[in-house]
Amino acid sequence: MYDRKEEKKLITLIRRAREVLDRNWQGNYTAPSVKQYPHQWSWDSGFIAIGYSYFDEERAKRELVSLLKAQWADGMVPHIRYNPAYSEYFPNASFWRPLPVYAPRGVDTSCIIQPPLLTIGALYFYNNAVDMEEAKRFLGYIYPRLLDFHRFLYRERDPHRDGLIAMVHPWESGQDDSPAWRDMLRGIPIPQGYATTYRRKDIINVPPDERPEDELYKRYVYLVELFKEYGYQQHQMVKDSPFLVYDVLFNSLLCRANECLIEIGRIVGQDTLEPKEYLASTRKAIEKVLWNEEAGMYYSYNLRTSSQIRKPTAASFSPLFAGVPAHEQAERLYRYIDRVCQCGMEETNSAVPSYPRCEEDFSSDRYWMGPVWANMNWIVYEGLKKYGYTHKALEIKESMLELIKRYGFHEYFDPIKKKGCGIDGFSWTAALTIAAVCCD
Ligand code: 9WN
Repeated sequence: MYDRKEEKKLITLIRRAREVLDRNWQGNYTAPSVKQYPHQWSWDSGFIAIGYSYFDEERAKRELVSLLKAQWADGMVPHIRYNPAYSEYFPNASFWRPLPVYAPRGVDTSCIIQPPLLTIGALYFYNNAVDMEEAKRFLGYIYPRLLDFHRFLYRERDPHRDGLIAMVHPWESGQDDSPAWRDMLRGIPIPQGYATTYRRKDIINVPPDERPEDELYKRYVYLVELFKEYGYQQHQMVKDSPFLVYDVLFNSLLCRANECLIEIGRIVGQDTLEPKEYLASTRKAIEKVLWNEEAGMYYSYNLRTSSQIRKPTAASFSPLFAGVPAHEQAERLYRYIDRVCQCGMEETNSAVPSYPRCEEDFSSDRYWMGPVWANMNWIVYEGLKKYGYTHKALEIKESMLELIKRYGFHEYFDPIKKKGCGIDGFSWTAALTIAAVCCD
């Protein structure tokens, strides 16, 4: 329970969050930030739809419909749907061309994926809806499309047919320069004479120190050039991409998305055996391949070296969100979070950094190398709550909200220099503020 003054402050916070979303609203989708990321991003839209579900059903629906207009005939939902009104982002739409024939016509897209947050957003929309008849109709429209995307993932990205989905590019994880990918990325040999024919646009509005370094960025671009040569054939990308990873975050979010898909299928009266099988296989495989008993931690997995990547990023806690760990495992994760993962921006602040300060390669302000992100804190908060660590979950939620109140709706926050980083007015920070304030 909040007292009256606290309540007033929260109402102001929600009003400001809505203003951020209004500023980034493009008529049929919400840009993560008009200045820095003007197009539509897949997992951002999922988080944003979750925020809208609490106060604007229409926008939540339009957000998801707009993303699904970019769906390929093979079921893939691309990580970016481009808005032709903007040319200031690199890579732009033409960078990905030529696209295969099964890419949609008349809509520009990228050719890689992001975690299936849209399925989770769709269920939030329904659960928070007031007009239940319309909400059910919408689920009827969206269910086959979501199922197609999940089918795509298990058909094209599950090389060992064990339920773990492989990523071929760091952008697919949404945590572009995570400490978990850096060694693998740096090891990708760039052919001699490989000319950089692009100009980075991401370091115009944001200081370069807060963005991935050139040596990584070069490899992001190089990987896409390779995929272009492969004609974006999924089987060849999986077979030959020098970057091939089971991301613990992607697979955990997929588990949660499968749970949501089963629930959506049930609501619209469909047989849900298929998503049930997906869920069971991914859960089992996360346990078998990504859990490390000695460390008491989940790690992502490098398929090129057949080994776990022993980096305890915030992604390591995401299986809690999907209800994967047994209680003893959850207890070990909880203890680690409680002991090691204080971001410490303010003395008592318990927000979880993307990577703990005690790690050698921690960086306080470089992107996914240590700063505090609202979406990761929301995932950890929901995960801990699920396992009954209510006190800790609330502490994390309040700490995250405190940072946002203090520094603004930034993309991420620097725990050492005590400042908001990246771009200000970032949509998922605003949307998840609303979700955090409105949920129990
Ligand atoms: C590349 C839009 C996206 C997020 C990602 C974040 C960042 C893009 C970039 O921005 O990635 O896809 O240009 O750095 O890492 O999580 O979806 O907000």
